[in-house]
Formats: sequence, structure tokens, C-alpha cells
Amino acid sequence: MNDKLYVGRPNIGSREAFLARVNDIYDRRWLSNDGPYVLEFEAAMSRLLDVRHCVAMCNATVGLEIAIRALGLTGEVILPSFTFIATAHALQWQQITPVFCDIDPLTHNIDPSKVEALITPRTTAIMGVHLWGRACNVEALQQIADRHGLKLLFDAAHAFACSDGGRMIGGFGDAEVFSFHATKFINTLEGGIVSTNNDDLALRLRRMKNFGFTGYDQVESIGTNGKMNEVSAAMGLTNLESLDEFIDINRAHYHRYRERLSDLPGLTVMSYDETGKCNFQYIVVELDSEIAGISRDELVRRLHEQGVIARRYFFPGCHRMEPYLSLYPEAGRNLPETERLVQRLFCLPTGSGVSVADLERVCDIIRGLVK
Ligand code: T4K
Repeated sequence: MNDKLYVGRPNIGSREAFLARVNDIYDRRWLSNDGPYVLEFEAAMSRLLDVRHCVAMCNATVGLEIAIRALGLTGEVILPSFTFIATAHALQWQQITPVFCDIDPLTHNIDPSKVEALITPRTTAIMGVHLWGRACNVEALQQIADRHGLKLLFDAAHAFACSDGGRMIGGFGDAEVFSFHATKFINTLEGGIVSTNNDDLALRLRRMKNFGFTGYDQVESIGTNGKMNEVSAAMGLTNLESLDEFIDINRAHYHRYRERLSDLPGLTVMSYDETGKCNFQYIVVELDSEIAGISRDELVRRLHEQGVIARRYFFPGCHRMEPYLSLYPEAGRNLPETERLVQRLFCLPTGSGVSVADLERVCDIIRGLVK
């Protein structure tokens, strides 16, 4: 398994630093429930993201569910279909209807010019996704939300350590939700945070992730168990110490992929804006099969044959997966750009688990397949 190249191979920091922290956890016998490492991790996140509150969660899916609940969302929420299924599930799980909006084909993010037509009296929020770490058009979405009295929530699972217009992603909208799953740029094994500048919301998030407790034996509202544990926080703190190194590796890989592949006909390696902060976590490729002389699926299949596990993100789009396909069979009609992109896009392996020699091999294979 390890000789294969994966999209999502974890970035891992110092083994010694992590094990030293695990030793502390043993000594302290404090394993969960706002332990010292979780508090340290939250404080580090608040500093990095320049946001008042970061509430650690056991994963981003539960973080989204709790944020949705703490914001009081009901009825319908507008979001892109071109995202990981968790974004839609977090709504449907709470009987909120996900209303899928098309994307801007250049940014791959929700297209603000298509949002207003989807607003109904039942709409309570817009949920943008900062895909590939590239920010949504935050300003345009905020204006729409303000005009219609809607909440604005961001799925920032891909966007840790990224900025937009000089501001770190983390402080936009009412709240933003980051993932620290193993496959993410920085991981806590499993984990996430919800970030917000709203003090009241932060209090509700903290209560809700701890069963609604407000005191030792006092519960004042519904809640669940969304807590991050100490080992996860120890992993997160350790990996944060390698943040700059991971960015440097990702940036170098990104430049090399573009150098080696950009002259190929029909193939485009998505670009990042390097004037701001960026984690360069995904190598995103769009293929025009007519020009390239090979279909996207055939190219991915041939890469797999040679141990390069390229991924068709986010194929086939949430609206084509259950339960959404059965519940909203007509959704695709409003999503021409999404439908087009899911047929063209794939991601290539990168990160600290990929060596320069690996990367050259991937490029050699692709150059041999695209004529
Ligand atoms: N919103 C967005 C936009 C997201 O992308 C995600 C998660 C979420 C919300 C929800 O966040 P969390 O609740 O997960 O915190 C992965 C992840 O499970 C998921 O976290 C992630 N997005 C999604 C895009 O990808 P798969 O189906 O790709 O996982 P899997 O097991 O196929 O792993 C990918 C590759 O990575 C494997 O081929 C092998 C390699 N790998 C994986 C793991 C877990 C390793 O080498 N080591 C590992 O430990 O879902």
C-alpha cells in the first residue's frame, strides 16, 4: 500500500515532539473535556486565524452540524453541490433542505450571481465552501446575506492558513468551519474547529459541543458530544510546528507540476493567487478530453494502474448522490457548470509524503498519456 501515491497522504510533524506530548497526557491523566492541549490548540488557532474564538471539535462534520444548530438555521440553506458530501449532509441530517447553487467555472466556488434566484421565504442561510483553499467571493455573499437577513456560514475545511484580501480565512461570515482530518493540510488525526468573532455564538457552540452543560450538573439546552480529545490536540500542536515546512513543500510541488504539465494540450493545472497566504494543498487539474486525446476517466485509470491514486473530486457532485438524487432529482438543471466540471477535474498527489522523484514520475506518466 505504501508504495502507492495518494491524494491525501497525511502531513506529519515531529514524531518525538508528538510522543513527548503523549507522555504528558499519560502523566496528567487528562484525556478529553477541554484539556490543556485542546485549550492550547484553540489559542494557537485564534492567533493564527486572527479570530476571537476557535472552538475545537471532534471533526468538521460535527462542527458544521453544531454551527448550523447554534446559528438557529432551519428551512432551506443555499450551498454549492461541488463540495464534499459532508457539507450537504450536515444540513439534511437536521431536516434542513440543501438548495444547490451552481459554481463559477473559474474559481470552482459558489457563484454569488446565482444565489439570489434561489432565495425563498424558507431560506435562512448561505453556506459557501472555500474550495481548494481559495476563498469564496466573501464580500458579494455577505452583501446578499445582509440584504435578505440571512446568516452566512463557510465550510473552510480546505482553507486552513489561507487568506483573502489580506485577512485570514476564519473571521468571515457568522462562522467558519475547518477540518483537521488526516487527509487535510494540517491534521489532528480527526478534528476540526469552528471559528467566529461572535461572543454569544461562541458560547452556544461551546455548550452544544458538551451536551448543553452550563455547570457541573446543569444543562440548559440541547447538545451533543463534539469534543476534541487531548491526543488529537497534541497531534495538531505538533503539526503546527511544521506549518511553514509543509507550505514550502506544497508550494514547490505546485510550481514543479505547473512547469512540467502546463504545455500539454487540453490540460490545465489550477493556479493559486500567491499574493496572499495559501496552503497549496491540492494539485487540481482540468482536462479537455477532446484536445488532450484521452478522457479524464481513462487518464485516472491509467494513473491508478501505475500506483498513482489520482482522485476525481468531487465526482459526481452532491446532487447526484443519495439521498439528494432521490429527494431533488431536478437539481442538476440549475447546475450546468457543476455538471461540466465534475466530468473534467481530477487531483494529483502532493504534500510531504510525495518526493520530488515521485512527482517527476507522475508527470512522466501524464506526459506519456496526453498527446
Ligand atoms: N467539508 C469539506 C469541503 C471536506 O473536504 C470535508 C472532508 C469535510 C467538510 C468534513 O470534514 P471531516 O468531518 O472529515 O473533518 C476524505 C476525508 O475523509 C474527508 O475528511 C475529506 N473532506 C474528504 C475530501 O476526503 P476520502 O474518502 O478521500 O478518504 P480516504 O480514506 O479515501 O483517504 C484518501 C487517501 O489518503 C487514501 O487513498 C489514502 C490516504 N490516507 C488516508 C488516511 C485517512 C493515508 O495515507 N492515511 C490516512 O490516515 O475522504
